[in-house]
Amino acid sequence: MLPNSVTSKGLVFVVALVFCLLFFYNAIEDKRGESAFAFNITRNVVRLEQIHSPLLKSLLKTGSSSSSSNGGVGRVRVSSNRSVAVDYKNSSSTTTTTTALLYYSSSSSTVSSTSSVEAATVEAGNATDGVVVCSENPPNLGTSVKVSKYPVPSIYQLEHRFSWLQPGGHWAPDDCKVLKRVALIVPFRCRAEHLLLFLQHMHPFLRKQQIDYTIFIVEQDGSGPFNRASLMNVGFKEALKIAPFDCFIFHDIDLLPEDERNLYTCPEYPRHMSVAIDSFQYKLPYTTIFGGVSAITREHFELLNGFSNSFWGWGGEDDDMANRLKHHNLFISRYPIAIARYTMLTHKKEKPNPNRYETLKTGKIKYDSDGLSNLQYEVKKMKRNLLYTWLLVEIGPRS
Ligand SMILES: [Mn+2]
Repeated sequence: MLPNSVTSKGLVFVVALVFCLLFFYNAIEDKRGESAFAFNITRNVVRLEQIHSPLLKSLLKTGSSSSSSNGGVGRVRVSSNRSVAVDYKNSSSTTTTTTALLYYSSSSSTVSSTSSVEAATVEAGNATDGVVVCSENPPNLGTSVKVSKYPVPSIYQLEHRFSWLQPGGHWAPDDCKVLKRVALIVPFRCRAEHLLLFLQHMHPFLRKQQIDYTIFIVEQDGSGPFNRASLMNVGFKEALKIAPFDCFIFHDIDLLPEDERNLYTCPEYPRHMSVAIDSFQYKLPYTTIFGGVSAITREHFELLNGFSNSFWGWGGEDDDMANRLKHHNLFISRYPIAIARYTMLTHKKEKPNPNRYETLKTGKIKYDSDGLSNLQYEVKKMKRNLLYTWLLVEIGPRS
């Protein structure tokens, strides 16, 4: 019996040693600071990717404390690619809110790192009477979706292909209920080919993610300077006349997502989605960038007073929004570079607005007076096509 016991003791020692080595290896690796990480909080799962160990520690701490207080946390799973998922389950039917402290960083591996601590709210228990609630982490999401730029389909072909859509460019899963409604707001003018490629790409993409969504194409009438920001404000206001949307995704028409894990939902804090664009070598140009594609909840967009209406012509309005976010102490959240990837459709460069830096400077004193609150426009036409809701809009007098 003795040799056996010695063998098992030896085995335990070896296993313990391996764990220790792994632990130290990870600790050292974390010190080196692989920077980018992101998290995705859903109703019952906290998912983190490429994390630092302090984050895991705080998460584990939260997990153990709340499992003793209300039985909220089921298990923490750590997978080989260093992503962590925490399953929240609650036996009671009432929704329990658990607060977890998460480290948050908007940095990427190409940009210097800044970290801060964010209090994230995680709701547990999502059973509503007799209705199955859709998972916000839908199964079988592709990591590399083909982006087709050619041939350009016709509207007729797309309507035939996407006959599962409901009028207005709307779809929602029919086998489960999505709790948050998403409106995609797309500023538009003179980009017919891009529109077709965008619709061809986005409808199957969003359906795969099980999003309850509606696509709004907000077209500026006339030939005056383009006002992207005002069109997005109009989209916000007009969409809310149609349905009580919870989440708004402001989307350039020439950006097509390449990874289905890039969920079109609104997290706790506004999310900048187009982190890595092919034409920018898949690198984040600067940390406060908020242009391209971004997701904001209805509540936050109202708090921010929307976008500024003062930017006519290309550029500046997205940086003004970044200033607004900072002014209201809202972080910019981001998925990692490996997920938030986009292909940009080619077009000739817009003429930049020469006054944009000046407008950006003066913008700081008028967050409350310039935005949703002073938006002037007229809806010239509105049509609920199968593929999208179309709004033709004249933006009010230039201020
Ligand atoms: Mn563009």
